[in-house]
Amino acid sequence: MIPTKNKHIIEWVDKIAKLTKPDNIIWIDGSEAQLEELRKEAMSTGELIKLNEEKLPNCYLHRSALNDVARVEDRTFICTKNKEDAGPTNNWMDPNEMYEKLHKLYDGSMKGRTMYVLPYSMGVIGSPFAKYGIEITDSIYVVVSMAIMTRMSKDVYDALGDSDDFVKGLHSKAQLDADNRYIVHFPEDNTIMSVNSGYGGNVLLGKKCFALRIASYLGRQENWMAEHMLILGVEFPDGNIQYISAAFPSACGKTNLAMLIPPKIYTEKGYKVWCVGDDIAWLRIGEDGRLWAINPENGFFGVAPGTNAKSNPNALASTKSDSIFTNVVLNLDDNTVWWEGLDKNPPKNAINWKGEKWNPDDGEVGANPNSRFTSPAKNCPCISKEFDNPAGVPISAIIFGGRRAKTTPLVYQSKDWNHGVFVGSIMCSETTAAATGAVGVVRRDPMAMLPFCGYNMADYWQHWINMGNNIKNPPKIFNVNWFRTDDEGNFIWPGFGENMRVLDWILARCNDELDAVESPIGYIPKSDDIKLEGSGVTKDVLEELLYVDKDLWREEVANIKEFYSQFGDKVPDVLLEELKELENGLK
Ligand code: OXD
Ligand code: MN
Repeated sequence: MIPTKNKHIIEWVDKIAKLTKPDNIIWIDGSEAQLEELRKEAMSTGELIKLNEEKLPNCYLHRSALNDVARVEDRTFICTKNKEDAGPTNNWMDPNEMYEKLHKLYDGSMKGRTMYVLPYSMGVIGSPFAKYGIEITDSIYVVVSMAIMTRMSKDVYDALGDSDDFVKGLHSKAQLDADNRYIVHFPEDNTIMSVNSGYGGNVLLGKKCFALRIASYLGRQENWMAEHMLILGVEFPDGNIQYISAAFPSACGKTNLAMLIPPKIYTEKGYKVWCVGDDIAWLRIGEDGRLWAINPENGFFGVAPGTNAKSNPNALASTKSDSIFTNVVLNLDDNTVWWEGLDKNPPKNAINWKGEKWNPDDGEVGANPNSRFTSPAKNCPCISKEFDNPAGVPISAIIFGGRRAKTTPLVYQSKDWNHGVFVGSIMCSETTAAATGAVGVVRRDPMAMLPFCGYNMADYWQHWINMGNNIKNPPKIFNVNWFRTDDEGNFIWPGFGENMRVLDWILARCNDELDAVESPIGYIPKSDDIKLEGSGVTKDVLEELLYVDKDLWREEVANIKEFYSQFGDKVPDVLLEELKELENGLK
């Protein structure tokens, strides 16, 4: 039975069914009974493997195709009528041309399969912050994963009523043909089309495709912001909680920071950190003139390798039930999972992510480096009490950051909002040995949104500036770098829970409790103001961490000019003035 009378949904589903020609259509209602039936079916085909019910209740393993294990940025498109609206950092094709191309790929792509229609909400259903999506897919893995990552429920139909205000997402695995894999956004039509992939980041359309690319486009029109940011709350000993959002490029530790456990000198006094979100924040101006954030997601899609009881015990605890693991090692002895960096005891009787018998002594990794856990946010021991608050949380500080060996100090504060936008626009990370290609190459990733901005990046900067003009009490903006090294390339800041010491300084600055040293790049902490007790970091090392090398920054200015030049005269004047001021300050 069709659970909605919304004619926009019914007509669209009908049109897609005629195109993709599935054997049958199942309307997903989000109920546990229906999900359980689908899991059973997926187990019978090997799409899901049930794990040890005692040790990992209601957990499953899934393997994606060997050639399909990560987001595909070179096959991700923003199709707006005008090329300039997508900007120089997005792939673009004329929408009509792209629709034609995709229609050929979807034609009959669901023959012999079932088509699932799933209603979901980003944000609490019924709240003014929420946005709705309908995803059509031929993958049970997508259905059961979306049930974790979003609020997937037939209640979305009630919330939508007759409205056409929902994001249409069409996904088909088709033949999993890498040469015809496309992840395409039509922001002007509220539409996403994904074909020939089965990997989470390409097919769980609520996440990067909707909550960042489409949502950033909508945010510009509706005066809000969709950002690649974690959200956390720091609880002070008196019970007061202040909230921070932070943007780092992929694989720079957002999930770890979002769930950090403070060092003893803080926990002893009663400090706690609460996680609101680990990847995406939607930010709006509240009636009180502050910026308020919600996490539109309902779960974590975290990188498994490196997650362990020391690096992130809260993330690990989140995976202990009701989770789906993708492309990790299967331990045949007890039907549990393993990945590099979980512990020092790789299973001897095991299957690797490729589905082959695996021996840890053979030298090959067992889990794909981008293997994932998909876990409900509610499982996280430090999930914020405000997680389900439709109003979200008020943000005191915004943090940008990246991976820099030398140039960027441990932390600095921007001079004001516009300077903060400049700091975000020049964000970057240096490539590491973990990826192919040269090491230490600077990749600019403004606001960590390079792969996720649904429109021209220069217009996006202007939107940030415009937002700042309308926020009466804007958050203060900071930049951090946990990855500074000595001359031998060793990290000199311990990171992880110790990052609390930097958050402490940041909030003290927000609360006007500390002075700072002015430098050409912004305000730097006085070295006495970062608490070091119990960190193992000496005062000398801290001074090195805070040092601003003007020669390196002069090189940085040249590199920023080159980066900005691709946007032509669209770069906001405000940012060009900030760049000039930085250059003058370095003379
Ligand atoms: C992610 C990413 O999966 O940023 O969150 O790549
Ligand atoms: Mn991310």
